[in-house]
Amino acid sequence: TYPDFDSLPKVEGQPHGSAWGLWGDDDELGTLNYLTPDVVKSAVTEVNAGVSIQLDLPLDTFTERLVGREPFEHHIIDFKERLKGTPDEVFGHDDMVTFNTQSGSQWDGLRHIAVQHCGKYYNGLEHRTVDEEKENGHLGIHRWAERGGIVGRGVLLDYCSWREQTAKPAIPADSTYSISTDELEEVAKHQGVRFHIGDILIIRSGFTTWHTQAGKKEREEALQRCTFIGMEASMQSVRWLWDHHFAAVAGDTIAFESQPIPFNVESRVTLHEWLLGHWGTPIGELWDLERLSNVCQEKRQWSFLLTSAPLHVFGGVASPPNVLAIL
Ligand code: UVW
Repeated sequence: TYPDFDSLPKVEGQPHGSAWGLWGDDDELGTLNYLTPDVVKSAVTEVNAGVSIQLDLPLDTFTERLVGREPFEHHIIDFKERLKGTPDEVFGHDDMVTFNTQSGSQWDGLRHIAVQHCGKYYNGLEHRTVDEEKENGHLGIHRWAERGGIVGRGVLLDYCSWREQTAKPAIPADSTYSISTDELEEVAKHQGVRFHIGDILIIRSGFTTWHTQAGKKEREEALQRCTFIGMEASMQSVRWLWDHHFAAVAGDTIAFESQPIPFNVESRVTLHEWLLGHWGTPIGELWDLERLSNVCQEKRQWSFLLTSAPLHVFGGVASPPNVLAIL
């Protein structure tokens, strides 16, 4: 059993609810510790139809700069040209890709955002050490690769479909609308899902549908304003997330929580700080949940085996998730 929010032990210098030290002072996995072999074996029992769905969008989906990030680039290298006149000349290719790991579907890793009042990352890692002590790699995404990726029971809360099916007006994805825990509980009830310890929570807001349908100008203006739907950033959400003991959370929006994110606004809560900074919980963003939504609806099943093999980059900050949902 794991402590609920109120029972978490006091962490010196941090607000109540921080989980530093809960899995040991040197722990670098945070809530991925919930993904025990028993949790993984139980997740496998969710596979019924044998259907697998890739949840990464194509890496070149976002041609506009998201949060100023460099977009994806792909170069094909022609062997025939490159090796011309040499004994190795063959018909064939290599290719090279360059991209910011957060320019599309992604996991935010534990080096991404610190707890802002003290500038420390999960379990107390100092900001400067990430740049100054490159060889330590603390909290890098290679830790996820070393533990065998991220595998568990995914649960889709299809917020967007729930609104449609219960005749609630659609919410524009380019609004600052904050999805509350009361609404998420209603979605879970509507779908008939119950949560288990170590679940990977996935919220579909309809963001990618909006992005596909919106014109270039509309998209650019929304990105300029940085107003997007997402989970409500409040202490009620923080308690709800912790008390469900999710191993990781993900969604189809840019930031999982609603934007703009009030970093550095005193007394305002941000989910990035709680999830990444206080609990070591990976945050999945910009996942493609459209086909998953249809298949879940058709099968009347919103839980599935989820497998993710993030990039094996020593000290990496974030990664495309390379994620599959298998029902
Ligand atoms: C920031 O919060 C800066 O980025 P992201 O939404 O990708 O986590």
